[in-house]
Amino acid sequence: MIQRTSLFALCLCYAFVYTVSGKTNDDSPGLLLSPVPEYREAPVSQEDVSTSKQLVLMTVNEYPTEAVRLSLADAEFHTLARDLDQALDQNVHAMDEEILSSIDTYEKTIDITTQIMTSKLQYKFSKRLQESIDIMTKIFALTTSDIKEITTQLQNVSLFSPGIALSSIPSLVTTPQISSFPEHCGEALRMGIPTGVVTIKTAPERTPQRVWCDQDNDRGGWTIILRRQPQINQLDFKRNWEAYVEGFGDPYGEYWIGLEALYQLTMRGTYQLKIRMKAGKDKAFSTYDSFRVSSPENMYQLHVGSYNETFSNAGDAMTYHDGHTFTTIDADNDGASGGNCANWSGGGGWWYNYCFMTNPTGRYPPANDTSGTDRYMEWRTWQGHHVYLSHLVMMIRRTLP
Ligand SMILES: [Ca+2]
Repeated sequence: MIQRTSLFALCLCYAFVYTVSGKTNDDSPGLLLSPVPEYREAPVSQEDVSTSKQLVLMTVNEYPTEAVRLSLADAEFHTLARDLDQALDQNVHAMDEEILSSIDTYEKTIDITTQIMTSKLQYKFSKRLQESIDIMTKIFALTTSDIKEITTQLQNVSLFSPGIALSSIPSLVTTPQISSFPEHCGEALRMGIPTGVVTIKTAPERTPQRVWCDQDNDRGGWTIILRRQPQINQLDFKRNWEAYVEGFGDPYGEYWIGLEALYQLTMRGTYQLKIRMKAGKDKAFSTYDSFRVSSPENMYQLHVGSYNETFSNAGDAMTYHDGHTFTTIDADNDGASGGNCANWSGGGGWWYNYCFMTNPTGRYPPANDTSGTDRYMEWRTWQGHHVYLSHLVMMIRRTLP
């Protein structure tokens, strides 16, 4: 705006000078309506506009013709100024449009670039995250599946080799073909492994399995084959043939070692059987000096005998079951022709006759049912019929060879 004003002032002054000086001596007709007046030098100062205006007024008063010429020039300058103004406005507007368009383009470009970078970073991040999750999952799986096994092996290793260097333990732990798995708890006892959960290998081709070893009772060496006891979550013993063959439960609580393990163990040596039981505060036990389980082809037939009266005070409830094959809810091999003793006796698998004198896999505890039934965990030669036991442990020990 300042530039425009200065330009206008300059033009005005120039016009005045032009009008007053150059053109006044020109004889051309043009707009001159009267004789050209005598030339007089105008006291123009380009810096002092007010002086110029006064001079113009003065001149106009003295020279009416010049006033017309000045008016025309003034109008011409106004037009010129307006045109310039319009042109400038148009240019400025065009430049504004161009700048705004450029800014818009840059913004879009930045947006697109940011989106691309974000998606690339997200992809990389999610990939890394997935990798981390995979690793954590593997570690967690290792931890949950192997921690007990590792703990047991460390316990075993540290016990039979008390002076073993700590650095050599991992190599032993990570070697699954460890040759030192005891076959049974008697062997574990000779290795120096105390009472607790021990991993044994009942046969060279068998998968190692965990059992509870009782190394304190009667000189120790007892492998627990069945445990019943009160616990937060009672183990369900109503299971099929396959489950009874493989075994189930946790050796820290209620569990069944499995018929195949019993067959493998007892075919390799002579075993004795001991049953310890409780009915409330009362305790009792029975001992048999001969215990063996036949092959799966013979439905794991029971061979129990030599009831040891000297080492028993609960009576002989097992001889009634001697010679009987194993029965489960889905495999009726019992001595009852009219039905399945497993179904009648609470659902557990057992060497049922018709049906039992003891029912170690029977229901426990009896849920709101005190009526006389044949479904509960009983040892009838001690507590009589329909009196359920609170605890029962069956364990075997190798005597020969
Ligand atoms: Ca039957």
